[in-house]
Amino acid sequence: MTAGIGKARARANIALAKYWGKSDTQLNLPAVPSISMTLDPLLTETQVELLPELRADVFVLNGEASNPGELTRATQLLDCVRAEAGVRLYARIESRNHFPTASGLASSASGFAALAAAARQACGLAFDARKTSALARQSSASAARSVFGGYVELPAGVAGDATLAATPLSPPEHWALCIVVAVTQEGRKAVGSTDGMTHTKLTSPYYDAWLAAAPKLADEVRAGIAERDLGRVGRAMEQSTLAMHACALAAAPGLLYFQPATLAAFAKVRELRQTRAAEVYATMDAGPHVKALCAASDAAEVSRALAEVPGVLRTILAGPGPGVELL
Ligand code: 2P0
Repeated sequence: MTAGIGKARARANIALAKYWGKSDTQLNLPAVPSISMTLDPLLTETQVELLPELRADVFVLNGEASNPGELTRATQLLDCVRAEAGVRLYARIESRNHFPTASGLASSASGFAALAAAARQACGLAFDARKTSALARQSSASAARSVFGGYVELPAGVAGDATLAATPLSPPEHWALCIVVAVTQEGRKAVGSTDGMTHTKLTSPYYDAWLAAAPKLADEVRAGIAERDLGRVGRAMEQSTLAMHACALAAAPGLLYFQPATLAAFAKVRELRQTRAAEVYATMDAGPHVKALCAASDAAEVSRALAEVPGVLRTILAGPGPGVELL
């Protein structure tokens, strides 16, 4: 470790029990608990270097200057770390996503988890997974989960609790599951998660029903992981994603993240299950891709079947991966 430099690697995650909605917008606290699997090989590597000659932070993302919104979010995170460490220098941030080309997968979870760890190291703070997770969570709640490997829970936040962090449930080697991502569209989604959640909370008549249902579904997913019971996890996972989307669909105007290929891939997952070709379940985030969950031993068969669905551009296979690593 060199003074003034921090370097870290973190991976994306997929929520098996979904987070949607905030209990405190200022502190970025989720209104419901969520449970995820941290994914190999979808990773981000980030370096933070404190430089006396800088008059502002600089953020280079995938070799290009980041847009102003991304820079603002990175600077807000750095400001928290600088305040804790008593550091006054600005930083040059270089971040690279090692995701399969144009996968269309969100990178904010791995990105902010890696940035939080690298920024703390650059400012001379000792590694502390809980503090790193709480810091990442302020930038993006799903990023709190990527600080830990394997199966991870982010509890719901009580308004005003600035210290909320994720907690690890089981390490990657606990259970050899696989996520098969059916990529259905290139490019960015129309409505980002943060705006989508706010809009849903303000206008969806189903929001309170979602808040009531989500903790019970998280309980089921947590128990299913502990027992390595794929059916228990999978049934609750499908209900969680469909309840989240139902809530967002009922907003005014409704948020529709699905494309025709999304529903076709979802139907294929249910067909594979009903015909007993594979025990597989599906989940969708704030975008059109379908993520199928199955045993690692079924992943090749599930990938082949999903790749044949019209509108599915390609598939990506990911298993449970480790948490944030300092480099
Ligand atoms: C999740 N998503 O649990 C849910 C399911 C998308 C759908 O967490 O506002 O980027 O930055 O806290 O974490 C994506 O939202 O939102 C997300 P902010 P984030 O994975």
